This record gives sequence, structure tokens and C-alpha cells, in this order.
Amino acid sequence: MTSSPFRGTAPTRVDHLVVGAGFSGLCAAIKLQEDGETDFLVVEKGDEVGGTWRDNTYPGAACDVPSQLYSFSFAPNPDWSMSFSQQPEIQAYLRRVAAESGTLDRFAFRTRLEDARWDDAAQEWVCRLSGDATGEVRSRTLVLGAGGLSEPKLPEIEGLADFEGELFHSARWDHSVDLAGKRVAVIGTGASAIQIVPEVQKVAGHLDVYQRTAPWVIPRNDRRYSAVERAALRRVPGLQKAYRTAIYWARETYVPAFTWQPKIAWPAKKLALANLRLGIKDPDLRARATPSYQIGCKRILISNTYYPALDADNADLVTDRIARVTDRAVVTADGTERPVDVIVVATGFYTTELPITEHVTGRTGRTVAETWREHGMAAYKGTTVPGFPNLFFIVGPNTGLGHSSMVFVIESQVQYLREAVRAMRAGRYGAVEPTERATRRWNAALQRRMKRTVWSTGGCSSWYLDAHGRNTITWPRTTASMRASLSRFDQAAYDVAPDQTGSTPTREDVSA
Ligand code: N01
Repeated sequence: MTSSPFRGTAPTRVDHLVVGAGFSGLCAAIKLQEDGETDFLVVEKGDEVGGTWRDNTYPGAACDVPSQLYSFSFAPNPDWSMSFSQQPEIQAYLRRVAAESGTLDRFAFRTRLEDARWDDAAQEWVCRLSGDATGEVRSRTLVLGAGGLSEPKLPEIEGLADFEGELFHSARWDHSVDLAGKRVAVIGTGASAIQIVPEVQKVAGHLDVYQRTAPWVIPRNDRRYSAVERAALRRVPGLQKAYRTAIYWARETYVPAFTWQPKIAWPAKKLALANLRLGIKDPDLRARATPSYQIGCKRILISNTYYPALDADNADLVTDRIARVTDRAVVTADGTERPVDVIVVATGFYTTELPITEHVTGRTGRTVAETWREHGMAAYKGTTVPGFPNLFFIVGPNTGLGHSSMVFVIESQVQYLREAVRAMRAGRYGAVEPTERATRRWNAALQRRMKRTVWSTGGCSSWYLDAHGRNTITWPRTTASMRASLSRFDQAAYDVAPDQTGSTPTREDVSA
């Protein structure tokens, strides 16, 4: 647990209020500081930095993007022990980067943003906080780095709330529950579940895995870095950067298979089917674990241990729909009742209706959630929204990836934030807001591209699609093109208002 320097009171005004202390909020804080924008406050509802990597402590939690790429470009880590990092190592990395950044004195932990309201006369966000730091903070910009996968979603299954055994979500793992010898049910077969299942199968008396849709699972080419490799990464100038760059571009070559011609993903499909054949001996089980949609339509998962765990004597893959849960059992649509001591719910997160958007009210008196209710999430370049001046999303609409590192996206969006803040300083603007026209054009072009992606044509339903069937989560182009589009603040797409309060110092004043 990290102590908050703001216990009891928050400052009454800051230049920048950042929500969330995961990769996004931490990156924003570090880069704002680098620009001399030192007057900021980061509010975080959890006990410490880390975001998703602080919250997801389930057994087996690890990253499916290579370690060298899944880290800040400005804070390379030659000491990653594995080519794909485990959760404790990523969390330790984030703690270390935060501590070394010299920004933690402006982080308020155990503090929630209750609501934020745009004050047009003052050209400021009026933010109400609760928790360790309470009260009202006014800020020139509001940066939302609250994460796209931070609010656990429980399935709507009759009787779930009345289950009398232990029940918890994958992102809220209850470590006080000993699973040894117990009858355990895991609901869901997504990225979280396939990491949990092999770990639970090792210790449980019996494991039932409830699958609604079979995932595509390719081998996890994970390995431990040798001491020699780590020494080389540390000592040979440029080596780590070159290694990271090579991984980055190799991953960019996957993009056409997702966004243009899904058929060219046949090598991945072959790999996944071989993984299935190797991992599961029982032909009936293998058939039930075989996906029936195009690979890539849902996130492609990586594991060497998931299939063998399903094939183990103490595990069953249940493909009948769950009808209800009783006080001690899960009952499927065919009437079978399977007694169970512990239910692990690995059913994902609220993704297309981000809970934080209910709490942010813009220039017209509507919340972001209300603005998006009718047509779904949409932002300009995934970052700014008409009606919400000086508001910046990190990991906003259509910034998600199927093939590469979200840390790259986060750094790109933070760069855009920096450019916008620089433009505001240079022009003495009190407010910048993307035009409706620019936002409409941006999203129309994006959705046109989306039509031919595997996420639209692959024959699956996924958490990328909202209630209108529109993909508001993933980015349908290369990450290089995303970075290019976020590399400068394109003022022509914005309505800018001069600083009416006279309180915006110029860059020179800030760096003086
Ligand atoms: O969640 P998910 P997740 N009854 O939404 C099923 C990242 N991540 O936590 O496919 C029965 O993917 C649902 O079934 P279906 C990564 O971006 C990364 O696993 O909708 N089942 C699905 O199987 C990932 O994509 C890492 O038919 C129900 C599962 O629950 C994202 O987080 C690790 C159900 C939900 O899968 C989310 O992953 C973990 C119901 N009512 C997560 N409702 C790594 O880096 C849902 N399901 C490795």
C-alpha cells in the first residue's frame, strides 16, 4: 500500500487532473512533468499504481504481448526474466518506474473521481473527489486514464447472487479461498480464463469449465532469458531498442490479416489447430473445443497448458448453456446439476459502456455516457470528444489492438495530450474542443474500414461490439498510422477559445 500525500485535503486547483494510475495515468504524469507541466494531481481509487496489473492477481496472470514491447519505451527493462512477463513482475516494474519518476508526491490513492463538470465561464473542470483526498478540485484539463478493462462484468445468470459457496470475479481474486481439493467452476473461456484454468486444475478436486464460445488458442512461445542475454541487453548500446523495434515491426505485419484479408491468417489457424491436437487427446472434447468462427474475430489467445488442463481427469468442459445457479450447484439447460464449492467468474469487463463516462458532464450539461448512448462510443482520434473541452481519453474509443502492445497506444495518446497542452500554452487558449464535423468524419472513415476487418466479418460476437453491433473498441489500421495521426495537435479540427480568465501561463512562464 502506498501512502497518499493528500490524505484529507486535495489541492483546490491544478492545471491537470489525471484519473487512474495504471500505465495510462503514470505515463501522462511522467510526460507532463517532463514538459515542465508539474502542476497536476493523479487520483486513483486503488491502493497503489498498476491499474489492471494491480487488480488482476489471479493465479497464472501474465501478459500475452512480449515483455520488451509491453513496457514504456522511455523506461526499458533489461531485467525481464521471461519473454512474456508474469503479473507480479509487471506490477513491480510499474511500482519502480513510478518511484523513480519523482511524480508520486502528486498521486492521491484510495481516491475516486465522483463527478467532473465543465465550468464554461472559468474554462475549468470542477472535479469532486472522495476517499483519501476529498473535496473539489478545479483543473484546466481532465485526463481520463481509467482503463478500458477495469470494471468487472458479472454474467446475468439466475440465482448467481444467492450462491452459498465462494464466488469471485477473475479481476477480484479472493486469495483467502483455498482451492485445494475443492469442486470449482470457471465460467468463461476468454484471455483471463485460459490462464486461470491450468492453475486451478492442478489443485482442485474437480474443475468444470463453462464454455459459451470456444477460443482460438495458439502456443505460447515463452522462455526464460539467460543471464548472458540480460547482461547483453543491459550493456550493449542500442541492443534492447533494436530488439524491441524488431518485435514491434514483426507484430505490425499481422495487421493485414485482421483488417484486410482474414484468410491470410491461415498459418495462425494451422498453429492453433496443431496446439489443439497436441493438447487434447479425447476426440469428442477436441471437437467441442474447436472454434467455429474465423481466427482473430475474438482475441487470439496463447497457451501451452490450457488444452492439457481441459483434457485432465479432474476437468470437464461444459458446453451446455448455464440455466441457473442454485445455492450449491450450477444447472445447465439440459437439466444437469453439477455441485460446486467455488465459482470463478471470468466473464470480462464493461468495455463499450465505460462506467467513468457516467460521471463526466460537459459543456451542454450532458454526460459523456448520455452523449454516446444513442450511437455508441465515438471520439476524435480516440482521445477528445465534442462538447467536452480539454478532456483527453487515454485508451479511448477504437484504440484497442488485437496484435500489439497497448503501451504503444498509451504513449501515442499521451504524446497527443502533450501537443495539445503545448498548443494551449503557445496560443493562450483556455479551451480546445474537437468539432462535430471532424469527429464525424474521423469515425465515418474508421467505421468504413471496420467493415472488412475480421472483427466484423469473422462470424463471432465479441466484447469489441456494442449494443448496436458497432465495433467501438479496436483500431482497424497499423499502430504506426495511429502514432502518426497522434503525433501533432491538429488545431484545424478544433474549436479553440482564447483564455478568458488570463490564468493560462505561457510555456515560458511554466518552464521559468
Ligand atoms: O474477458 P473476455 P477476459 N455465460 O470478455 C464468457 C485482456 N486480457 O477477462 O466468448 C457464460 O475476453 C465469454 O463467452 P463468449 C484481453 O484484452 C489480457 O478473459 O462471449 N459465459 C468469454 O468466454 C482480453 O481480451 C490478458 O461467448 C459467459 C468470457 O466469458 C480482455 O482482457 C489476460 C457469459 C469473457 O471473456 C478480457 O479478457 C487477461 C455468460 N453469461 C485479459 N458472459 C493477457 O494479456 C461472458 N461469458 C494474457
